[in-house]
Amino acid sequence: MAYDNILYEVQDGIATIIFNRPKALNALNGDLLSEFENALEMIEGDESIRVLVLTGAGEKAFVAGADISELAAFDALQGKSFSRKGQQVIGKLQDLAIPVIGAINGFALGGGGEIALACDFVYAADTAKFGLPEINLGIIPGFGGTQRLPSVVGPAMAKEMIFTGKMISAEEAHEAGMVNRVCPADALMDEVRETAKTIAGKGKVSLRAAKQAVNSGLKVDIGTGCHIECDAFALCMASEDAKEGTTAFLEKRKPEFKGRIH
Ligand code: CO8
Repeated sequence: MAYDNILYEVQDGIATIIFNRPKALNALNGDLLSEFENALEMIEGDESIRVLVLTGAGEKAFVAGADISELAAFDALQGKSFSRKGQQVIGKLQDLAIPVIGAINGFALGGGGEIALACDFVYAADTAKFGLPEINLGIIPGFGGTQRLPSVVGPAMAKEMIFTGKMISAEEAHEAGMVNRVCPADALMDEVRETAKTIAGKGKVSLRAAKQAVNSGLKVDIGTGCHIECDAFALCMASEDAKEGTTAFLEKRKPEFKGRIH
């Protein structure tokens, strides 16, 4: 598939998707969503990719939400279908086996905020702004924001953000738990790449197991979660990577992970 609305590149096991409609502040139209979904499917099928980074083209926006010029013409059924499509694509992002880092370089509003919430974690430029401003358009978040935001910042903060539609700064988003690290805007990509590189050097089997254990554990009680962790731990112990990691420690050398189960 040729991409017109995103840029996609892979270097040293790190894939980067750049939302690329800077004139519309990278707003999500139907074509962009389809291209994003296609790129996620390619990444899922490519064993060489260890980490995914998401960011926006230009200096102003990560993604300023769904494309309002497209949305404005929807009837109820079209709205429902677009909402479902966005939820499915963002669900695919959240369920991706490899770690996903959001590099939030500017406005992350509406659907853009909802993508940020589905990343495993986010670094933000000090100039970034976060919000779910759909209420200002007479609608509500429709790409999972009413569900994911409360679980990240708590229901009261989420309701205030959704009811007022107000944006918060990167620093406020950091305090609220939406952002792991706030960086000077011109250092954002370097800091994200540094962390992506560190993660890409770990064993693929244990990275997958860790992500799956955390994500699955969040949906169940602690006892069930610990069973999930045991099974994921056992899978790691069956991997060549566990043999390599423990042997390398005892031999006082750096491990070379291959990402293979026996
Ligand atoms: N959609 C389409 N175009 C947009 C969007 C958008 N979301 N955001 C900005 N643009 C366009 C502007 O229209 C403008 O275009 P032009 O130059 O042709 O006039 C260009 O980008 C630059 O924007 P501004 O001139 O407005 O830039 P400012 O710096 O003055 O303001 C803001 C920046 C504050 C980000 C402002 O553009 C804004 O408020 N944008 C809209 C933000 C918003 O409301 N986002 C939520 C959208 S709704 C949504 O995401 C719902 C998701 C779930 C959908 C469910 C399915 C139905």
